[in-house]
Amino acid sequence: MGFRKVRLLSSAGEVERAVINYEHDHGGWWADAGPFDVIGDVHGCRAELEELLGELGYDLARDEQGRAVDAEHPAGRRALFVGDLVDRGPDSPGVLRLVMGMVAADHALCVSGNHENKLARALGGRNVQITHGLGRTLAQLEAEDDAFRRRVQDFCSGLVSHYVLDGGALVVAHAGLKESLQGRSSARVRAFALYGETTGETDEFGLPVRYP
Ligand SMILES: [Mn+2]
Repeated sequence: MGFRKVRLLSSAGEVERAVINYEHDHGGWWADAGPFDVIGDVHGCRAELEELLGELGYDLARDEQGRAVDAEHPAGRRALFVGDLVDRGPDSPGVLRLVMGMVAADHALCVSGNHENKLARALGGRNVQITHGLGRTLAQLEAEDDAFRRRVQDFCSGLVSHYVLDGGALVVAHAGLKESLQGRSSARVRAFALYGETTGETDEFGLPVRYP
């Protein structure tokens, strides 16, 4: 695991005066017990997401163009999106507009999926492999304005890798997260949360082989 912080104490007096405080990175969510509606990979299916939220009892709010920009549950339930909001489906910008609105209004939480990670890097001008799914999302985002694309980039790059909630009883990550990594933040924790555990081998396409 390595050491993230090192303090050198140079005298017996310093050692005697030293106080150890354990830090846990729970992001302030540790005690939040919901209730939550956990929603998996939406992948650009905006109409189905609207239908699902409706069936769960959320009231959709729309802008003057009729686009869903928020959804609030009258009993205070919150949606908890597990990532992969985008790619493959017909309306990734519509899904983002709705989920970004819900997160901004504290009606939802969202962790990053591997697809948000890649989209944020593509929008930031980084050289990423444009697969069919990502290419479709980028084409859909071409119809949006710069401000919206910037908002999407900020949102996707700012998503946390996982949440530890309900006093540790509920952990939410896109691909999974073993117990020893929960509540921590590092590049390794983030990679595990987004991509899962890899065997260290690569397949015939040069991609890492993952455990189920
Ligand atoms: Mn994924």
